Amino acid sequence: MTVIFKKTKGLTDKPLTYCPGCTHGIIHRLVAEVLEELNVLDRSILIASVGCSVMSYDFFNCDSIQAAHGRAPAVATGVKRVRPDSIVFTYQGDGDLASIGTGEIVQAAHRGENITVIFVNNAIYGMTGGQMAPTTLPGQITTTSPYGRDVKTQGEPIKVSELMATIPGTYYVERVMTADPVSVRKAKTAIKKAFQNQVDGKGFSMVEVLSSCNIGWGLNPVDSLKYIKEDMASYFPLGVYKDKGKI
Ligand SMILES: Cc1ncc(C[n+]2csc(CCOP(=O)(O)OP(=O)(O)O)c2C)c(N)n1
Repeated sequence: MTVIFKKTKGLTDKPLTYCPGCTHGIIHRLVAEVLEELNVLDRSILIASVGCSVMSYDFFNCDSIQAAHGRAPAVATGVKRVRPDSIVFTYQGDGDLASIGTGEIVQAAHRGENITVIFVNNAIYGMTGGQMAPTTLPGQITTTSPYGRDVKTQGEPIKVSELMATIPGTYYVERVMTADPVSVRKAKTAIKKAFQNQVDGKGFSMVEVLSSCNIGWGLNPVDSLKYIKEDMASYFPLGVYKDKGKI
């Protein structure tokens, strides 16, 4: 029988532990396919973070280190500096990267570390029960904002890509989403570019992926994809926020 499609070698055979409908699995697969296509799987090191993706080290078929909550960019810095031939990437949620880890990500970018950051923005703390995150939308209901996020008391959501693009040390910053097949293809192109930049020694690259948390949002999987497309993407516009290769 002719094989026309097979699973990427970048993922192990371990079944994913994510909720049905969550797009962490899609993003894992995109990253894994890119590592395989760039032929860097055997020298890639994942710096896993804390959140729903805490066990991502079980799923990616490469070496990995588990960092404390928010500290993945600091760990990635150390690993990349002592093993400069390795392809080092962090995989972080919005609670991890934009709340407890804001200092680490900003400092790593300022230093222009030659690492790749996959930032999964699902606008909520998924793993711990759906609390409000720095990226929770205005009016969005979470377990800690039962009347909706009130920007008067809780502030505006942090636009991470816009913020990171202002840092002189960042080489490439793009925001993508996983809401339909076309956007998934575009997300893969961005992820590939972010890894290619590292292979070429260009410097700090980050891809923000607007992702779903259907359980935390209280929506079914189909409506949660609509929520990404209609609500999240209008607050967090997609696009390239910085590409020093194009200046
Ligand atoms: C120092 C520390 N503080 C708090 C926690 C609890 N904690 C675990 S995961 C998490 C939030 C994860 O949210 P996010 O990064 O958005 O990832 P998601 O689960 O949504 O994918 C928190 C606060 C922790 N593990 N360590």
